[in-house]
This record gives sequence, structure tokens and C-alpha cells, in this order.
Amino acid sequence: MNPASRRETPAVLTGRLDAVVPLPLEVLPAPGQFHLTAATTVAAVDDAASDAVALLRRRVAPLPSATAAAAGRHDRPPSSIVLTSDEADPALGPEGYRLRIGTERIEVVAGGHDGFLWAVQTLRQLMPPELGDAGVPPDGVAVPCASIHDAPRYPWRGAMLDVARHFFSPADVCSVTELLAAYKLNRLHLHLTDDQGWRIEVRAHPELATVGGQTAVDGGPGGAYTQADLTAIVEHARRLGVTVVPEVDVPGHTNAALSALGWLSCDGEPRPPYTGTHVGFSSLCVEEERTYGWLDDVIGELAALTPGAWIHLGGDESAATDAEAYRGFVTRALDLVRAHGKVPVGWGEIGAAELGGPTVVQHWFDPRPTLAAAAQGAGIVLSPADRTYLDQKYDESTPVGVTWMGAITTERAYAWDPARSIEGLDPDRILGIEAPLWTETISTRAEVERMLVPRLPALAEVAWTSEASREWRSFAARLAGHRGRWDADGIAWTADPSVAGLA
Ligand code: TNX
Repeated sequence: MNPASRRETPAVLTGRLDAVVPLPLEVLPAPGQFHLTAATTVAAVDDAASDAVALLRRRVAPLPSATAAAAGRHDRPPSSIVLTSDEADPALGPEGYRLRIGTERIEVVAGGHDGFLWAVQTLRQLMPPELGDAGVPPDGVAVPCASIHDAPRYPWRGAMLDVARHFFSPADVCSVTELLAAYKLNRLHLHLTDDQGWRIEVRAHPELATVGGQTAVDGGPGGAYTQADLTAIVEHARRLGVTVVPEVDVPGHTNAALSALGWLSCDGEPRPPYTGTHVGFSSLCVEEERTYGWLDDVIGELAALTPGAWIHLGGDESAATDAEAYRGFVTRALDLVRAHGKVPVGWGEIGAAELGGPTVVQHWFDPRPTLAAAAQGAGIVLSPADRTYLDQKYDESTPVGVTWMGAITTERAYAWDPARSIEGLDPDRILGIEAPLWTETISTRAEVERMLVPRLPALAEVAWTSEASREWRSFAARLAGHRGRWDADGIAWTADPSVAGLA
């Protein structure tokens, strides 16, 4: 660099191209920088970009609007950000985007609503972390010029929050959703019911929430979402590109329902509330017609509340249900979900039953029913407990969490290939991956965040970035730069020694 050009280098905060998690498909650096100031305008040429523009204003900078026409003219303001699908290349897919950062203009071209959002999340990470939410500093900030092309490896990139063992407020759930979206995860699976609590209002059976919602592990206060709460969570997530997948776990994991409605048990007796952490002791009475009428009421209300394509029926660890009766129940329950216009999802165990139609099966431990489900044509979401179970401790020093699967460091969460994780599974059946957070030992938002960060960003890169482009050291270096962003956002995180720059 000659001395003259060094003198020209402005003393403004500058972002980095090597900061993006998950790693984009292609990042081609170009000469120069784009200067973002408080006067930089934003123009959206496409209605599909409106949520992305709102996100940009909220999380990048509160920039003024320009009309698309003004942004396209030669006398346009000195710098502008333009979002357009005009040249959208169908090969981008619904989540793909191109980001062209020139010296005067940033152009975002996306395949649809979600692609625009992911482009803005990338742009946010390209900005210097100091930009924060406080507005643009007087000298503006700089972003290196580049051309970025990006699209995900898998369409299903999720996390699950267990709100049944401990209850988390709608504000907590929305905050976790922001974290998912920052790393381009697009499914929030809410485990709404379990032995220790029923967390969603069902108008046909109010006792489920009013009685079944009052307990939690260790006698905590419990709680339940009103239907309006769930609608708000779903809408907040939608605006971030995240689809809520609600789960009502049946026929096991149902003590809270059985405590609220005694007639769901074969003996008709309500069960005492349960606040311990054992599994596999409760069951709906799967032999009785009334159980299916009840399930139809519950699924009907849930289907009406959630615009996403899926409803999760659980189906795990039903040790208290006779094995043959379990299979019959699963086949019927899956059909019931389809009758309400949704695709049923269930934990791996349901693969032992006849699925009878489009189904998504969430693998977590035993490969046999997962393979049986794949052989029946089900789509598979991979949540192998030894890589994705974020309730497992990082190491023995982690204050909360469990260890039945062993410790899961960030490196362990990162270093696996979903396509080769189950021997004999056709990779074409794999929809993606999901990281569950069970909350028997976790009861505050900060504890949730410390279990998710930094492992969730690692899993997000596993789900988004092609296998050939992933490399642990590159990831760890990019990730370490995010600590300032977490701190600025007030997100708690774990100083995992497996990540050099975070320890
Ligand atoms: C197994 S994984 C469960 C959950 C527990 C978890 C604890 C699965 C489908 N069921 O009920 O919370 O282990 O790690």
C-alpha cells in the first residue's frame, strides 16, 4: 500500500468479510468500501422485502427510505441499500440471496421473503460490532466491498425449546427466536406439553392450561400461553423467517394432561401433578374413543393457531403404553393431524408404526425406527443426542445441564456430517437438523442462552453451509468475533475452552 492511499484510509469503524456465521456459499472480495451513514437510504422494490427492511432498520441502523425510483437515478443520494427481486434467479431458491456491496450502493437480490431476511442478517454481521442498535456514529461505518452469493444446504434448520419442564415467557421465546434468526435457523420447535406442565390454552378443554399448566420441575411456578400469546410468538417468528413447529407430546409424557382431565386415563382417575424428572411413566388411554376426540380438539385448535405446515405429536419414550397399542395410536394420530391440513412430525420412535402418508420423523437416538421411517418415505430431521442435545453440559464445569449423552463441546457440535451420521440412511431423505434444548435443569433465559451460545451457531453452520466448505478453525475464528455482538445484545454465553478465541 503506498503512503498516499494509507492517508486516505478513513478512521471509521470497519466491518470484516470474514465474520459471517454460518459461512456463505461464496464471498468474493472487491476493491473499496461502502460507507454507511445516517443518510444512507433504503429502498425496497419488492413487497417480499418489507420484513427484511424492518429488520434492517431495527438491527442494522434506523435508515431513511428512498423510493425505488430515486434509488435507481443517477442523482441518487451518496449511498443507498436497494432490495430487489427483479433479477431473482430461480436457482437462488426461496432462501437464497445475492449481496453486492459496491462503493455507493448495496444491492440485495433475493429469491423471496426469507432470502431477503437472511441477506440482512449477513449484512448485520458484516457491519462492525460496535454499530449495535445505538444508531450510526457521526463518521459512519465502512463495509468492505464484495459480492456474496448464498443459499442453505438444508431446508430444515431448527432449534427446540422445552417450555414444559420449565415455563418461559413469550418475551423469552421471542428473544430466543431473534438468536435463531441471527444464525439463519428457520424452525422453532416448541415442546409445549410434558409430564410436568401443559403450556398452551385449549379452549375446548380449559383445565389443560389452568390445572395442567400450574406445575414445573422442582415445584416452580409453571405457566401457560394464552392463544393470543402463541399467536404473538408465531407472528414475531414469521417476521424473522422462522416457522414455529408446535409439539403436543402424546401418548406418553402426558401426566400434566392426565392431572387436569382424569378421563384421559383408562381408570378415569386424575393423576397427581408431577414435578420430578423421570420419563416413560404416563400414557393416554389409547384404547378409548374419547382420547381421539380430545386429541382432535387439541390438534384442531393448534392447527388454527399456527400457520406453519407442521404439527409435532411427540411419540417418544412411551414405555407406559402397550407396544402394539402404541403403533395403532400413532397411525391414527398422524392421520388426525393430516385431516387438519398439516404434516405430522414425531420423534424417532414413531417410525415403528405405519406412517400412512407424508410424515417428518425427528431422529434423536435409536437409528432403527428412523431407518424404518425413511423406508416408508418420511423426511428425516436429525437431532442425534451426541451432537445436537444442547441440554448436555459443555464439560464438567457447566453449571446447569445433564450428562447422560456425555459432554458436548462446541467443536463436537460442529464436527459431524449429517449426511453420514446414520449408516444406511439415504441422504436424500434428510430435511436438515435440529438442536433440542430440554429444560429439566434450566429455568432462566440466561441459562438457556449459555446452553445455546456458542453451540447453536456451530449447528447453524452444520445445517447451512456445504460440507466441503466447512472447517473448524475457520469457524472458530469467525465465531470468536461474535462475542462483542452477544455482549452488546445482552446475550449470555459460555466461554467454551474448545473455541480458542472464546475461552
Ligand atoms: C429424552 S429425547 C427425552 C426428553 C428428555 C431428555 C433429557 C426425547 C425425545 N425425550 O423427554 O427431556 O431425554 O435429555
